[in-house]
Amino acid sequence: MDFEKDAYEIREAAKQNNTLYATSLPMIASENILSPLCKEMLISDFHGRYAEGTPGQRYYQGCKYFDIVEEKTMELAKKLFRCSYADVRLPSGTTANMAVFKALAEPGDKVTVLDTADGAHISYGKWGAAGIRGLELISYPFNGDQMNIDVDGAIKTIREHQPKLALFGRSVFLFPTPLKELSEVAHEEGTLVIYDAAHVLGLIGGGRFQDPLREGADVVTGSTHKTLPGPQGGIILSNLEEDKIVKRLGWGVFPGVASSYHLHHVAAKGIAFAEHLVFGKDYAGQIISNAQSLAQALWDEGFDVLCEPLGFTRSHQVVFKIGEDKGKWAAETLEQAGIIANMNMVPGDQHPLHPSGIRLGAQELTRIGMREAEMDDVAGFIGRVLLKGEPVQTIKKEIMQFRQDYQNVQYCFHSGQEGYAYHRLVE
Ligand code: DSN
Repeated sequence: MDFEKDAYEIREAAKQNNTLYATSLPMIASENILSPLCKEMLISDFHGRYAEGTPGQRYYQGCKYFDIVEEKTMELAKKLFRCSYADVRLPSGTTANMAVFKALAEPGDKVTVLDTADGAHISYGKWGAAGIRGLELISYPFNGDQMNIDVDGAIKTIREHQPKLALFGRSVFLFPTPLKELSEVAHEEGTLVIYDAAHVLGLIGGGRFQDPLREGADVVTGSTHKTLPGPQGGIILSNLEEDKIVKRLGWGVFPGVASSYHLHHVAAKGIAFAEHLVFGKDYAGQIISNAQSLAQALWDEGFDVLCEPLGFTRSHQVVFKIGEDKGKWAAETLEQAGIIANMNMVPGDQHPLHPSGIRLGAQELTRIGMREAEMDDVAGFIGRVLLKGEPVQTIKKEIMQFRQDYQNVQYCFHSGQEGYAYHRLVE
């Protein structure tokens, strides 16, 4: 084997990927792009270092600057989400959920969750983190017309099973969860309420969605790279005063699901939180407005967008049905035209590999400066590809042209000494 050639081949693929994403319309609802200062953290020396434990209580020497970073990052997270406890060590949202399951439940305990077919994340399915912890999963009923938990049904479920944890959270997350009512019932039954904010963390931080810690959630988990435009990673937040639970949460993280963690990602999270404290309100507001405009424009094009009577969406996401078992075809066809999205199950679908829907996210297009008017253009491209059957190569060329005006990352700091970071997506 020619290892040098292999190394360059990998580098070349990464460069081509940079170009692909800088010339397409990236619309996967769980993704985002980093600010220059966040990027700078990812290639700092922190990337290769170890730091087990917590600031001041380390198992390794050499952590004095990282201690400053982690302390500051926790402080910024507490400020952003108005809470007394923030653990920023988690490498992902899934490990945040694992840590909570380890800390607050025992194998065999009951946990109420949404079904994955109704939009729940895989980490609270039996094949994911909840299954690994040996939890007994009980599903809430779902109202497909409203794309939300069936409140009366969920109350019955919680009353009947008195679960250890009632978990609320979704990967298809169009509307806020009726958390207040459900938390009250859960607390009456002695159940802890966990809210997985992975998708909507940035909307919550920007004050534009529901506020789970003020609506009854005992613990919030999340990921830091979706609507919160930081590095890939996870977070756990809480306002619980009880020392015992807070200590257990910490132990769930270390030595539970992480030994060392990704120091460079912690530093980048800190910068993302600092940026979101300044820009989050505007960014989150624009994301939601863009998603609503996109949904309306797709509806006007003739797409069967979910929840029209409810205004389609109150988050960054838009979902439309394209026809039975046609989700995969639609996602692949969009990709050929330069629109990157994913197929998704919608109510009534039976199999994740044969869905009839497409899920879109407006957060990344918003981050590069698109507004409501551009959502009309984007819906037009999607309509021409999927409804009018125009040649994908023609649309791809037009999208490359269209993207030229949207190359700068917005809602972040651009002044100061950026060093080796760069602003533009293509150099
Ligand atoms: N499964 C991812 C998504 O919603 O796209 C989140 O981890």
